[in-house]
Amino acid sequence: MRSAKLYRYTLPMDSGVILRDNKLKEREGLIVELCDQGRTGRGEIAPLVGFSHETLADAQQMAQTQLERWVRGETLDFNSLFPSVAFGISMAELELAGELPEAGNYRAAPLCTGDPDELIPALNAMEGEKVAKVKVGLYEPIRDGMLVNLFLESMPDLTLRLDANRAWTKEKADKFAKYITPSLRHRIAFLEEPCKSPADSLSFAIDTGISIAWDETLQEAVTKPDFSLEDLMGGKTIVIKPTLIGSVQRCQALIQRASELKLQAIISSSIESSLGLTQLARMAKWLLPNEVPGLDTIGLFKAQLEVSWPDCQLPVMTLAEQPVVWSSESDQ
Ligand code: OSB
Ligand code: MG
Repeated sequence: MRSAKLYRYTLPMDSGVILRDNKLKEREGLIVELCDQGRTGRGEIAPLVGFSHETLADAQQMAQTQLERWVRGETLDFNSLFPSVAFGISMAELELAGELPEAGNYRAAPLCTGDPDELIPALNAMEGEKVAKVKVGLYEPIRDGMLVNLFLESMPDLTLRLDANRAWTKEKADKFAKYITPSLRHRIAFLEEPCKSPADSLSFAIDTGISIAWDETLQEAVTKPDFSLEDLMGGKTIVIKPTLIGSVQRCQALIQRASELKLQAIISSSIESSLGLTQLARMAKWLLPNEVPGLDTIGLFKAQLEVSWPDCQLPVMTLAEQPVVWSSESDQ
């Protein structure tokens, strides 16, 4: 007998979390729970406000329709679903089938949004390859350039990932690059989406020798029917945020194709709860064992959900405390 359930969670966020000009006071999402023959699999469906095109209400409605079909034993077509719904249900199916390996890669690249003094101790505590992620584009490009240069100069074994989230014009991006000593540029593993337009980002990479990564551009491209990863080959890296991209199988296919094209692929968070984030860490270890994933987002929360992220001291709210907003079972 198959049964399915949707929980709706609400988790408090740290007071300072701002996403694309919106203050994120709470994170809301759905947890799908699938049961079949005494086994359980879970997944998270959590559209991210300001990033996902679907709302939580849209996602819930679609999930219910799809789960009704799942309970009847039908096969779902994930390619026609919202990315968040495809990801959550496919992940639950995978876990149910016992196909998501238990071990995770919890060595996330520490995220620095504001105060550089906070990053240094986190980096010194890091074992192995030191890699951190710094958000740029929030202040003057000159300030960003000087800060990045200082980081690279002061820690010779440090590699940086930078993310501008399309904040710059080509001129501003060039101004940023001007402050990075050319001999240090190769220790910028990549800069995500420096410019408003992908074409300008490509010119920036050619002009400065700083590698770029696609995040928003990948999200936009992947839903188009004529999508081909070859079109993104001017970048060094693709950043895969499954909640914004789609099913585990779609992410897997992207990783496979990226490897053929010699593009680096990174799995990254869309600020999922500790439940979804832990599954992303397992997926990262399974599919990209040699890459440090971009999963350092648990610190944006004030509470975890059901599963604890390693070494995280935040209180854990249980799934049982969250309302069940829908459930269905069948006798097939
Ligand atoms: O700016 O890439 C972003 C998370 C949610 C929405 C947007 C972004 C992010 C992250 C995730 O930065 C963390 C990471 O990629 O390391
Ligand atoms: Mg990004």
